[in-house]
Amino acid sequence: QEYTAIKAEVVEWSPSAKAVIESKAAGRKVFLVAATLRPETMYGQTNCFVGPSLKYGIFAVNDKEAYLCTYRAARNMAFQGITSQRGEIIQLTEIEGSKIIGTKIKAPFSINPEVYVLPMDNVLPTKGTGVVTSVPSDSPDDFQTLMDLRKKAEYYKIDPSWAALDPVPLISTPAYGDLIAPAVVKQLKIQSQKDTKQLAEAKDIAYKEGFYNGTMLVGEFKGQSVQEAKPKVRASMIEQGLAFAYAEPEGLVISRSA
Ligand code: ZZB
Repeated sequence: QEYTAIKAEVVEWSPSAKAVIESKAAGRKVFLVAATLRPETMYGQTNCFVGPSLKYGIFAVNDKEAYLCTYRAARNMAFQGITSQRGEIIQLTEIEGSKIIGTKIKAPFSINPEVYVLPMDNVLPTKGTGVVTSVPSDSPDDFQTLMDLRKKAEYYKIDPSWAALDPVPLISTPAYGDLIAPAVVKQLKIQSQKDTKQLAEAKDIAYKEGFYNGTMLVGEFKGQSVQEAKPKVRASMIEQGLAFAYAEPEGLVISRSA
């Protein structure tokens, strides 16, 4: 699985993250790294998700930069030549997801240039980097989680202002209009992020609809089809140093038993 890894620079740590990280980064810029299959949707990032009970690390990339992601992702990156010493993992510190919530980050290419880190129950530790950038206009999981957080801000221990940015119309399709994810969530009568089965179906519909029938409403490739724009947005982000290619070595176990 070839992902685009998005580099979201930390603007201001949450107080609990600050306490853990202060001094550990040794002057390096720290980036939350989110793996996405939809680089063309980065214009519509409204927040970022971490799993509150997951463990993250901050890993040195070189003398100037460090990445926040799961240990598993850092190891993959080390073997993909992303860090300065191939195969070497330099962990500066460890931090629990719950402590990162409320951190303010830069969201590259987004119409909303700064967004907050919020909790999501369904973040898988075994996929991508464990950091998920949120595009509620086009991702049903992101939209439903954002709605849950707004409804129960106190329960999720967030400041309501962190979840205040609305979905941004990015992609238009004939069947679902300008906001695919809210439309599909409504169609399938999804009520909460706990409706994981319906959300998986919604994701499938939204992927296909966006990819095959979508037209870009914003950005450098406005007016082009999603199929055309996707590789161009990705190349542009990588060229500007805001993203890099990240591959998931899936199927290692499968190929062993095959
Ligand atoms: C932004 C985005 C915008 C995404 C969209 C999707 C959509 P897949 O197909 O199952 O591999 N993701 C990445 N890592 C994780 C994780 N550890 N746990 C849970 N979700 C994760 O899913 C890949 C997508 O799942 C990624 O692409 C990321 O969200 C999320 F408009 O990034 B995406 C219809 C989907 N639309």
